[in-house]
Amino acid sequence: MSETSASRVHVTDVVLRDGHQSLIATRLRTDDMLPVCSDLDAIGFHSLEVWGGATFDACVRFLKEDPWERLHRLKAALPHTPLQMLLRGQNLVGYRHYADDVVTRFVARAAEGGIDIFRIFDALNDLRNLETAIGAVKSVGKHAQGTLCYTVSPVHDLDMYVADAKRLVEMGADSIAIKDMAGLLTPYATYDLMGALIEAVDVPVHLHAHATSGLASQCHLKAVEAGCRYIDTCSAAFAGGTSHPATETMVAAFQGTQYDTGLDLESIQKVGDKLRDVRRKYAAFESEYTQENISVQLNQIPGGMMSNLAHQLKEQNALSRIQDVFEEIPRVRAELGYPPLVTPTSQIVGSQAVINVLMGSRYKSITNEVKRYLSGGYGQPPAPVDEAIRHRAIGNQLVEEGRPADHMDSEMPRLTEDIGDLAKNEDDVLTYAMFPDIGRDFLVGRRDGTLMPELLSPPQQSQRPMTEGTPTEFVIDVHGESYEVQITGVGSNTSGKRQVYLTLDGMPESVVFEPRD
Ligand code: 3PY
Ligand code: ZN
Repeated sequence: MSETSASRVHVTDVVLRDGHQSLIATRLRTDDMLPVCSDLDAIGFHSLEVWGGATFDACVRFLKEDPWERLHRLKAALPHTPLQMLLRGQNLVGYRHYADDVVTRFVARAAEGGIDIFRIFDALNDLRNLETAIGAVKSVGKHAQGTLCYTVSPVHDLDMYVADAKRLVEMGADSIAIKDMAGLLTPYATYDLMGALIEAVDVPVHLHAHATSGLASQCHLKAVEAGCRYIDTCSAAFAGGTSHPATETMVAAFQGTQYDTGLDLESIQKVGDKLRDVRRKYAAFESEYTQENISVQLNQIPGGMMSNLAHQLKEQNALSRIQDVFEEIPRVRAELGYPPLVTPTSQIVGSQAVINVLMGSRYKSITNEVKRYLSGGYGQPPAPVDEAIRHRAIGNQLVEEGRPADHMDSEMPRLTEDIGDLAKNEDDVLTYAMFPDIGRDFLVGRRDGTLMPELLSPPQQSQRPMTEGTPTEFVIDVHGESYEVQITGVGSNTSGKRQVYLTLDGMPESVVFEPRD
């Protein structure tokens, strides 16, 4: 590793959180993370983002893994690298505002479990929604990263980001991050933004930019030229498209320059090679909407949101209306005061746009979330909302101007009592707090030994041959009937066995076999 210098670029790899959240619907299992941990830990990353965001929900809902146990296992496997999580401000890792005591206890338990750096954001950039979380992180002596969601609108300009960043520092943020979840940044906008922020605040400024439009690696480069020394990247196995620029690419880009990351490219590549093999197992969770697509620069719809919408419309037999929905989203967003599109505002805007299109009449029906949003239930939108729509949604009901959590009583005592013996510790209470229904189901299933992890369905298609030179399509004859077989993928080698995915006359199947060599 080269000597540390003032211009050295520090790298956070996000593969164990944002990488798989962006590309395989957050399905990567802890057992598939652990085998690469010692390699990852030896690289010397500034930090590894491993927890938070949607991973908590995915663990409980789909994987039937205890998210707290995942954190403990990762901490044990990654003893030398600071661990980082994404925290949705007062929404923690859920979709609603929780009372302050839940926020404080969640942060304390996450810190005790091993999180060193808390990246904290609010979907509306309403900084009041970050106050309690930042305070909680500071009080347990950990690093609070105040984070601003990047978006483009008539009201979002450089001055707004600079003023917000300064305020976050006043609130106690140890660093600032710009979070471009949709891939809206362009290289020159990045240069101006990062330059302005670095000049305005005395704490490190980080860039988190998704590669959706294919511009993120150029944005990183311009950010670094503007003075940024902290970038987020993702192991190449889960990089590109709606994820991030590859760690390998960015490390190579700066090698031998004043910005050299000091990280060893071969070691990083080794991790990528292992994880590429792992990714094949998850082919069923790949989506065409995770590919690089410049359309986000035109309609500002993040990739993750596109795939959710496609799924939602497919279920309603209305996939053919997707273009209409894409056109409706910017209208709804403007009427709601230009919220950045990120969890949970992406769902709030997206669902209302779908309803407006499918009902053939705008705001004929209004979701409860939009009503809550318009009554101030998520905080202050960046710009004034459309008053006629607000009136249609909530009539003359008073609009709350304060911080949403100011109106909430403590929740921990009631939650602890409600969940009773099902909770073995405070972490379990917090799991229940995040998701009362699926959280309780999870705890019941764990007690009864009936947890059923979602199956890793066979992939629909994968271009990977089993091994080089092995035919991937052939016909077999069984009891006089012939079947067309196509091998579509091979899973990772676990306990000496391999899972082979194939189609038999177009029907997905999988078999496990033990390789002889
Ligand atoms: C999350 O909130 O899970 C995100 O990754 C937002 O970008
Ligand atoms: Zn992200």
